[in-house]
Amino acid sequence: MDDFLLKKVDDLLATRVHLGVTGLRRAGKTVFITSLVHNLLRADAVAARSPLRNFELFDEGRLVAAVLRNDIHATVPQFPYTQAIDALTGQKPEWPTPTDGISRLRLDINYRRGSGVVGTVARWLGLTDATLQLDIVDYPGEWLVDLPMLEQSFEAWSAAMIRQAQAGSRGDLARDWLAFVSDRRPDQPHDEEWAGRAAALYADYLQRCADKGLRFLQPGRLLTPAELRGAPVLRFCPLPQLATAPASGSLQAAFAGKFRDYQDNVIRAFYRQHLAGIDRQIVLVDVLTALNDGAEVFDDMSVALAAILQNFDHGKAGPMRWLTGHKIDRVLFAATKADHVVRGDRLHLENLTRRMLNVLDESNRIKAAAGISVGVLAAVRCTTDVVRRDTGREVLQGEARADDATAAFDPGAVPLDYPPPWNAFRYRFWDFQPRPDPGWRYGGFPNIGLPDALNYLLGDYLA
Ligand SMILES: Nc1nc2c(ncn2[C@@H]2O[C@H](COP(=O)(O)OP(=O)(O)OP(=O)(O)O)[C@@H](O)[C@H]2O)c(=O)[nH]1
Ligand SMILES: [Mg+2]
Repeated sequence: MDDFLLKKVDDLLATRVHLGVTGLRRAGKTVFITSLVHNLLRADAVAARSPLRNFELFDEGRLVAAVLRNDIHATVPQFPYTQAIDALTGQKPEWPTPTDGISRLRLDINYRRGSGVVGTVARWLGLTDATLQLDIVDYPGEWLVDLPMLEQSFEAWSAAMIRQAQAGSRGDLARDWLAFVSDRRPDQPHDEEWAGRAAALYADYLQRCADKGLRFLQPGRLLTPAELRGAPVLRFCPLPQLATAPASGSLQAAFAGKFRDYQDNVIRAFYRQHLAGIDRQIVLVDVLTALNDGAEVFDDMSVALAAILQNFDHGKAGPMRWLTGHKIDRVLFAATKADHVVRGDRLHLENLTRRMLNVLDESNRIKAAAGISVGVLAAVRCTTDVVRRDTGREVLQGEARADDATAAFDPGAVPLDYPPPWNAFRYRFWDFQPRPDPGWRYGGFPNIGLPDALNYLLGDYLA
């Protein structure tokens, strides 16, 4: 075959995989994407130690080269890969900034075909190399929490949000907003200025919840509005004491109208445009930070996750099918920041995550839906395991946040039960900072579990 024809056939044979990277705010999505891309771009078969060791394609010497494409999505911002790398590998390494809008990337993974039937036939035709086109979207975790709103009416949503705002420490944070909206009856005539004030007070309340580590915060666009900052569609909030049938022109009718607008033009549009058609899914869960923050935050994260997972409605028609897509057959649940605990505790972390998932997936929809795997992950590993001479205990070596010295840390233990026993101990896991290591820029990021994740999520495509 001539070269032109070969190229054509090769293009036709290229496989495109849309990898969904899902997670609540600060779960570790951006760091995971950065590490995945960087480690594939920097893959070096002759390096003595590679962060990709155990990634089968790499170990078998079939990874030719990965190429980051910037010519694919003309109207969507490119994933800020360079900024993230500059932050993580600069003089004073830092974590990338929280994501405040959508971005996409395409990574072409060029590889040599394996020895399976398709591979053998293709090689016989002279097509030894192939390309996997990996598509990934990054978005603010706040937006994910909006998903369950698609199945609610404004009235039902309001009632649930008011109940939530009165419980636990939220009661204090919600005081000003609740006082303001309780002051005017929802059957009074709509007033856009009042609506703007109510929404601003509600956004303040959500922000204060976020600062405490709470994550079940709707609507997410009030926290991270991106291009919708100041847009009229965001001038709504839950209202108390609603009637079953609002009079037209009333506050309630207007707020319900904005709520529907938000469902259609914000939530649904976002998912349709960026998350539909996902082939494989990784769900990142920050179990450790939630444990650190105590029972209220932990429960809140669990409730938020459960609400999102309820929509893993595989195979059936419904607004939520995007989460698994029509053809998704593998989902990996990964507890992130596994470098915050010692080696012996990583298995506990995995077991706790598995148990949590079992409890949250009440209807067994997820388990029935797809191949499910549970693991632990540190996309950028900032600690090393060392054994203390005096006690023989395993501790972590690294640079904890708000702590100048690099020291040995002995973090609390990961509980074995879900829900965790809160009275027995106080869980204490440090936040570790990226290390200033020149090797990171040129050789890739040390990690825990990234090769396993790649094997599970992409291995069969690359066979
Ligand atoms: N030690 C360690 N910390 C991590 C790792 N991944 C994420 N983190 C920490 O978690 C924080 C949040 O990570 P991001 O990747 O920004 O989280 P995200 O899911 O993109 O968050 P949003 O953009 O807010 O939705 C980081 O700033 C780090 O402090 C990891 O592999 N190891
Ligand atoms: Mg992010």
